Amino acid sequence: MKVLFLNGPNLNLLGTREPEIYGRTTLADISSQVRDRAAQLKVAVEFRQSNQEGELVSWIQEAKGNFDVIVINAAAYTHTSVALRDAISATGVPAIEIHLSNIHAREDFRHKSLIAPVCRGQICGFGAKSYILGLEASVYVK
Ligand code: CA2
Repeated sequence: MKVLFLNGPNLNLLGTREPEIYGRTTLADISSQVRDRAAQLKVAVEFRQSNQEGELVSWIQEAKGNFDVIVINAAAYTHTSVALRDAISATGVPAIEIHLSNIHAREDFRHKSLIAPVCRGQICGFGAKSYILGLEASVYVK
């Protein structure tokens, strides 16, 4: 089983800015924690980040036939991107939406996720553990 982790804009800054919201863990730290858990579960993972909406769309399209599940933290594009939503819907690969923070407990504009209706489920609010829970959920949905 192969799981593709996709990370959207600004998540490359994790651990370096706004630690009161997003913590001090870097994306590289999270990737390493995900790899450790994936090894226990005997799951292959690929971990990517992009600040470009179009690149994320292309990666979602290319997942078909190459990955069993997509776990996606679309970051700000969660709330704005019809393109990501359409790509997830079109590719047919089961997707799980994750967030570090509880988007429902934050500003109103973060309460709406455009990708939630085309994802199998949403995990948010558990910091870096949201990624581990996303991985475990991917074993469940596959
Ligand atoms: O809680 C999450 O995981 C979010 O997807 C993070 C996004 C935000 O726009 C979503 O509403 C919720 C923001 C990612 C930006 O990350 C930063 C990290 C460090 C410093 C600045 C931004």
